[in-house]
Amino acid sequence: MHAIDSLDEYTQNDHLKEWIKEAIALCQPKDVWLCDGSEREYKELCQRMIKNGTMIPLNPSKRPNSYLCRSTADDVSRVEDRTFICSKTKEEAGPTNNWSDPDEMRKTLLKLFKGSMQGRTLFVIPFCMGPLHSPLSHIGVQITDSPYVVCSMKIMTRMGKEVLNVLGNGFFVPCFHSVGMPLHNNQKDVPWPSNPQNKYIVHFPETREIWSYGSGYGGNALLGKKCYALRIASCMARDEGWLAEHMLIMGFTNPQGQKKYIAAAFPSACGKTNLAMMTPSLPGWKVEVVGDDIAWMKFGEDGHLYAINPEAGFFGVAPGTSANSNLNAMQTITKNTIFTNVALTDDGDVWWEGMTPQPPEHLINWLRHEWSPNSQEKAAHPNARFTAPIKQCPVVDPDWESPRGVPISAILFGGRRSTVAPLVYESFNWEHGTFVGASLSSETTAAAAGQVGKLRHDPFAMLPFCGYNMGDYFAHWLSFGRKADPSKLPKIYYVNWFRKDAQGKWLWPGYKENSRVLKWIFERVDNKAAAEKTAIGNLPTKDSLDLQGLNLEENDLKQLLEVDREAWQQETQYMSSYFQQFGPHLPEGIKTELNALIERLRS
Ligand code: GTP
Ligand code: SPV
Ligand code: MN
Repeated sequence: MHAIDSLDEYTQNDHLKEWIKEAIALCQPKDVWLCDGSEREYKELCQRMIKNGTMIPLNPSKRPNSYLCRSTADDVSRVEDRTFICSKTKEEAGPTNNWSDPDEMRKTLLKLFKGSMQGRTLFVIPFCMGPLHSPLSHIGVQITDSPYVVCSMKIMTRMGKEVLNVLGNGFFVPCFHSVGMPLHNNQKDVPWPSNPQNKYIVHFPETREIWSYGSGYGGNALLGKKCYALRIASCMARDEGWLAEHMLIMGFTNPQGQKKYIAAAFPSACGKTNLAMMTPSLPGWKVEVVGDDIAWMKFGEDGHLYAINPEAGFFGVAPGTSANSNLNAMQTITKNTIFTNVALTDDGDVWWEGMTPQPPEHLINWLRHEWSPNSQEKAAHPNARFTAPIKQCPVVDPDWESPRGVPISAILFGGRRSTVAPLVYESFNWEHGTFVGASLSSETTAAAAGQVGKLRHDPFAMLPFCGYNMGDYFAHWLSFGRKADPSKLPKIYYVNWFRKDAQGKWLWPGYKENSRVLKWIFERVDNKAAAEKTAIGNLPTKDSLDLQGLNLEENDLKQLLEVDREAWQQETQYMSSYFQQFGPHLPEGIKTELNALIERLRS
């Protein structure tokens, strides 16, 4: 711990020193904690949170050094309608973002942050997104009044003293966060402070600043993740010629030991964590994880596309995670893990829906209520999450921290589509692949506040995360590909594990069986597997997809691989009206691809 007098010792960064002083003057905290990122600091903060009722230590013989946190019922997920991109003009934010005038927004925020940390500690968290010495990495500093955020950032990023050494007097993104609940006159704290009436998740893309107020949960509060590594980084990437994407990164190795890296963009709670560390059902094949949520990608000197994971931890969806669905995740979270909004068992461990076939007889649920299997309430919130270090994953890739990144051979787009979209298809080239990404739709999940299961357009799985005009983002993807040697570009695929039959049953078993689709993709990249050209792209021929031992019904397979011309014609109409909103920002390349698809569906 440091007092504020030691600020000159703490950092040589003039801008950082200025900013910390300004923040203290504005927020009027009770004290200041300059984080060093040590284990001791982590433990001390956990002790504080235990005292405050924020954290419950789990049974150390079951889950060593692990904790349960429970939020309030009104602070459980990202709040997209309270997320703002405050570029100079509304046009720069584009039609898919909430925009607000930057000067107006600054005034609003200054008012909110004034005195917002009274009675609390102001923490300074220096963090690095990406391996400490990678040329692809970038630094941020978060100021927060939430010790939960400090401990989470310690797991999710490279955090602490070392980052300040690397930073020197260089550039960092200031990430300003307050839960928005000052404590006046020795007012007693609550276990999960927040300000549900006044949530603001704000980005100033031109000045590369983040201000977040009122929420302590996930992407609203761990500002390195969505706010920095996606919204602000997407703007940096556009300006500097790289890509910041909502993608997992994984290595996939065939029985002969040949390995390819794959990146995949699926919307929130659509299967990235599961795919990224999957245990393939196909004998001899192996998956190794580099990242489960975000990829930063740039061309290397050899002309290939390289990716790093800017994160150091998983912030994964707990419900549905089991030894059966994701054994590697279960093994990752056996220790040193923070659980949020899961249920507590009588023996001091955690439980959530889908973790075991039989629920325990008795639990305390995420709402702190007594729970039994016939309770009306959920045991865990559907967006309950675990926060755990990537290095604990049994299948972490040996190159997961490689400073140059890993070379990407294939990019996948996918989402939840109960109809229309087939199990897998291959795009014809980069331009077409960009169009496939741009026209992605998916049914909404509990990862964001609002209705679940509603089909919406989610281009590149970036709808909530693109920091500028989405039309310009499409153009960036197109020009990015044009600059490259086409023979070195990753091939682009579409996948859909979520197709249902008329009775609402999954047509595809998913999870470990998805390795069959990955195998086809692997072999397509090597020009080995067969494909049939259709109007929408190249689909597997029946024999090219390895379905041995799966017992998939003939009719189910037919539906999974069908291209229903009428449904697709309708789909192109949805795409067309969706794209219209981008007006002059919609690149010619996307229009050309849409028209070509319409033509192919006609003939
Ligand atoms: P974020 O962390 O929110 O960005 O999401 P994510 O894409 O990492 O989501 P995750 O992998 O945690 O997916 C969560 C949900 O998808 C759970 O409900 C899983 O059970 C479900 N899921 C994952 N893979 C499959 C699959 O292959 N088939 C089916 N039917 N469900 C799946
Ligand atoms: C997502 O919603 O896509 C997440 C979780 O990965 S959060 O960090 O809360 O955004
Ligand atoms: Mn995500």
